[in-house]
Amino acid sequence: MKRFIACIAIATLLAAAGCKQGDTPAPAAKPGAAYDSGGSLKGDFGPPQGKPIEAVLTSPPHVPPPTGRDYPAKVVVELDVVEKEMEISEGTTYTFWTFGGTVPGSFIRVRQGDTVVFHLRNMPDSKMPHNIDLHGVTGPGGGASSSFTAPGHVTRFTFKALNAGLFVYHCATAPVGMHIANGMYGLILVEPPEGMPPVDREYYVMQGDFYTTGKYREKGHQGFDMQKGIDENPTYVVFNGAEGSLTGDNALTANTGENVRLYVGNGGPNLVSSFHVIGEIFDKVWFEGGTRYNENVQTTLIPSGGAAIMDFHVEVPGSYVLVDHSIFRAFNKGALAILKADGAERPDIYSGKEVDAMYIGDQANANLAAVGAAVKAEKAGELTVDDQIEAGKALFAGTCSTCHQASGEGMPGVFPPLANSDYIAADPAHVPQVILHGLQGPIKVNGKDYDSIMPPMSQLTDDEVANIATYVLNSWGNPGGQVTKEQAAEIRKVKPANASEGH
Ligand code: HEC
Ligand SMILES: [Cu+2]
Repeated sequence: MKRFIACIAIATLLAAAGCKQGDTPAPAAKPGAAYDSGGSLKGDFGPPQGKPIEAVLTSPPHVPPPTGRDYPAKVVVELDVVEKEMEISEGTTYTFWTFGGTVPGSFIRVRQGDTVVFHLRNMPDSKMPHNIDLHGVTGPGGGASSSFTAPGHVTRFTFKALNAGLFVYHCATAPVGMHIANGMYGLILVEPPEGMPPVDREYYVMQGDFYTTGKYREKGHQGFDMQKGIDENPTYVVFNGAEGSLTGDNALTANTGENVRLYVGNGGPNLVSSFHVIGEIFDKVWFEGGTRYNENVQTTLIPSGGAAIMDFHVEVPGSYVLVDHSIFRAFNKGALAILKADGAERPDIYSGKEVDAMYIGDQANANLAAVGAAVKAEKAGELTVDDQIEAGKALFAGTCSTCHQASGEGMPGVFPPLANSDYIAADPAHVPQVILHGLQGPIKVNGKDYDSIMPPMSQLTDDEVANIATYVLNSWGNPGGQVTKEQAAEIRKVKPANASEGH
């Protein structure tokens, strides 16, 4: 009976004749092959024409120009694997393994039907062998087995890009998770034959999760933590390989009245991204990087090893914040980028004020440079109180100013002042103590009563606590002084009676 139903189903689908109960389909019939599956079946436009073309590769956030071709060509891609130390956060370095010297790797753009001749070169000073698996390749391994490349070697393989779409590529050398976690991924766009609809600006953004031995923003060089990787417990979740890679002076830019397109990938290795732009609505999303688009989308899911294309028209000037809306990742692990739109105000559409430091905090500012300078000074054994104050000021923005205000004045009846605080004057050690353990219950500051809760900020590293405390002690008429990172480490260990539990 089951077989009979299956037979009917297939018969309906294929409009094939002669399917009776008990029939064994003749081996020659191959009914499935008559079905037009589209995709790869329609993606072969014959042999490559014209002279071979050298692919234009771009570093993020740039995207190569459209191919502008209406015929299939032979496209030569030359990609270098480079292992190099770069900053993952201000003052924190990490040894990345890269395709093309950047994380994510170079953006590759071809046309459906193109024959791609892929050269993978592993630089002689690499310590590891690497390879590449492109999700846009039809064939087992996606190129991985043909591209295993030892340091100082080059491999070559060829594929025909049969399916249009936006595809992730990544290293697939064991341990695969580690190679991807070290930054070995990027995007290849296989344009449909007619090309993508033209827009004013195209950008390349790719999310990745990173696993360092130290805490988030722990300074100095950080190693890879395999156990954190296995536990899927990243220290950093960032766009384009580093915290701040797309903020401050590095922000993406646009003008009002323009159409902006984002090619967004997710290298993982573990997390799925809930990609969102605060203050915009995606007019179109080619979800999962495929052929169909959805319209009027707020947040789009990008799987690990997946991608999406999104278009939006910019009406209102100001800063738009790109985030993974799994929001702790944005504010506590680095998954935050800015698109800055210039143009005339549009009060008819939006009367609100510019998104400010209160919301996006220190991450929107380029001023974290002061934090890096303090780290260098400390390494050299030359850290001064002034270095600490500068670094502390940058960190105070966003972390503390949300409640106590940038002026340190606080808010009457709600947040006590840090400016001229007699609570601080009574015992300057209160400052690092309150930062690390929080504070709850009734207190009196400058003659006014407060009975509220400050959550502990124990996620801050010892030197962040030291720098913020030193800044507070030396600002707004407070008594001055210095807190060292060793002192912060000691204070972290001892919980006072009025500590808050973090609510
Ligand atoms: C979410 C809001 C919030 C944030 C963020 C915050 N605080 Fe507080 N802070 C409070 C509240 C509320 C109190 C009072 C608690 C009470 O009533 O017991 C307080 C009290 C204090 C005090 C003691 C009272 C005083 O005014 O001298 C200090 C010092 C302090 N905070 C420093 C900081 C520093 C430094 C940071 C940044 C690392 C920070 N706070 C971040 C809400 C906050
Ligand atoms: Cu690799």
